[in-house]
Amino acid sequence: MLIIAASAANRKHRPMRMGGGSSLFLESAVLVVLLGCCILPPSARAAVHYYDFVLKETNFTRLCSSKSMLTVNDSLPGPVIRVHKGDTVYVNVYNHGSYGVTIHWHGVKQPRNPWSDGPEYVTQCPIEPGSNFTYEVIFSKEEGTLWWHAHSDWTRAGVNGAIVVYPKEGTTYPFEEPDGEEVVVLGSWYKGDVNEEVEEDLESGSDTPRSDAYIINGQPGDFCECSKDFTHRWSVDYGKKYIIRLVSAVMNAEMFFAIGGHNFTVVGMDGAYIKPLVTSFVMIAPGQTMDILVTANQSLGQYYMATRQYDSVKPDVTDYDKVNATAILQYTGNYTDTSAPLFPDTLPIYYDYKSAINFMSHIRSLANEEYPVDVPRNITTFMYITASMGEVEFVKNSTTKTGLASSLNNVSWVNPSTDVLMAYYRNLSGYFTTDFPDWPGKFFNFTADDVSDDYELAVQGTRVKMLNYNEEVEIVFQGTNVMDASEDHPMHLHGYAFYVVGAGYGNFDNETDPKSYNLVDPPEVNTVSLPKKGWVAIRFRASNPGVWLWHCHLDRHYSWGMTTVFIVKNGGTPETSIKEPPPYMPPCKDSSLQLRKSDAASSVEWNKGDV
Ligand SMILES: [Cu+2]
Repeated sequence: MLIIAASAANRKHRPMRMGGGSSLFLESAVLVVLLGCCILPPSARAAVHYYDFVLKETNFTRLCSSKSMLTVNDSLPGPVIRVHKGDTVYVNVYNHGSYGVTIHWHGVKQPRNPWSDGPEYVTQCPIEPGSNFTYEVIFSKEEGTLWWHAHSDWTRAGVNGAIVVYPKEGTTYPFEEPDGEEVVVLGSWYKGDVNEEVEEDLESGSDTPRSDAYIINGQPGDFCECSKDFTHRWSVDYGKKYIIRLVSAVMNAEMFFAIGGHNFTVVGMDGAYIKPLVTSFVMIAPGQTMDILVTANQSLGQYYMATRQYDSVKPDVTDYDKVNATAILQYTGNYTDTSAPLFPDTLPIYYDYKSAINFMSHIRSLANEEYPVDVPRNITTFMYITASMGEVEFVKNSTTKTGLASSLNNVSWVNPSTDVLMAYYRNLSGYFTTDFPDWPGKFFNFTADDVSDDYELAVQGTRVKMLNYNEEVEIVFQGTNVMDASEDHPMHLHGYAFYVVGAGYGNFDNETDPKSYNLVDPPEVNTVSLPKKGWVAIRFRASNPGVWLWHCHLDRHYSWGMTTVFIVKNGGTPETSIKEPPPYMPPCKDSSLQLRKSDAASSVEWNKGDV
């Protein structure tokens, strides 16, 4: 193999101006040219890139209050990773912080390579302070926008950034090439030390903190105290077309997003293109990403890009974060405009359920010759999984207590002390069990207004679901109103993208509802919003062997156990089997932040119990 340094080759699509702090990271890129490249088509080339991520505490002042927080390379959001479809990236993570961290490459399928997927105690143990770990991030079919974030406790509030996947060299977009690009990362800001607060809340079984503001590219914007001078600004030239790479790194809420005076066209979601959708706003869940085309065709001036929470919990719940975070889109040129930036009057209000559902229901795959769909039609594994709030019992200081929890099929996930992947790969027993149920233990009217208290108690366990290689899987997620706590759950699967073939209100009906499935052009995503008091049906082919996490991407639900793991077995050949582990994986020590570890219980005892 011949390796020729060609860092300039990757900069072809570099934007004229970028959002997000991307100037502080170290990047080098080499183009790997296979021997005999000159006779191969351009699509046969793939580049290898190297990034250094230095995790360290950085000082921030937001909302008139200062704190230090772990970041990557001192920037919030962190560095943007830019690749072409099919490239590979090695990210060397140095932990100069004071606690262990892992990083997940959200939406990157990582074929056969769960070793670099990142979720703590699922595919690896934390990278401890003073040590480093190199992730091998393997891109395959993804194209568009993805992102990366910490996947240990709530550190991802400060450790996140965008990934932009350009078309393969020599190919182009399924739309007119934009003149420029803007990365927009939505996030959550907490004035305090969020990990410390969450740890206390999990220990005591109480509710977790609300954010103090939402942020756009690290800033809350003009409507927040002590913030106006630092609002993120994006300059555009009149007449040009731009692509916005929108990422929701928000911790615990779905968000509406709109731009004053400008409609736009959504052309991609979760690293796959969709049928162009012209809209005046989007609803984006934590974990989701979108590619949005916008033309600078309005009067020269300033326009707010604004985001606010879509609160699916209840219209009468008052303690959510009501901040309207803003950035400013400003036209270049010589003009005098002293008026305030235009706020988008199309931004839906907090509890606008109809607008949220309406937007989601219009997403369709491109589904053409160049971008075909491959929806499984011979389902060999069917699962019906309830997603619930509830409680668990735990023993603390020899006293049995109950605390808030969430669950899938009434099982509330507990992290093992050695990661599931290593335990599976090395055939170690006692760390997990393979009895995650295909059905809820009890059937009742899941979406009733007054669900009985009898259904509140979940069991804790480290229960995984085993899948044979290439199995065709359908899962219907069912929202419940247990504890009168129904809300949207952005369900995220690692290692895969899946097709969203159906969704609806109320309880899923396995006779009538499948008749309305879209098997022609369903969206292919890695995160789907399970609607409040409703259901969503997804399909995928289990063609990526490994250990893959499924979880709600609201961090409080993840911490409370709305999580399970799929282990996809090897397919019998080297090409269908998990890769060899890298020469070094971070060693496992006991985590300090685990969900209510009963002081008397061993990890083996947790794994028992009835559903
Ligand atoms: Cu959830």
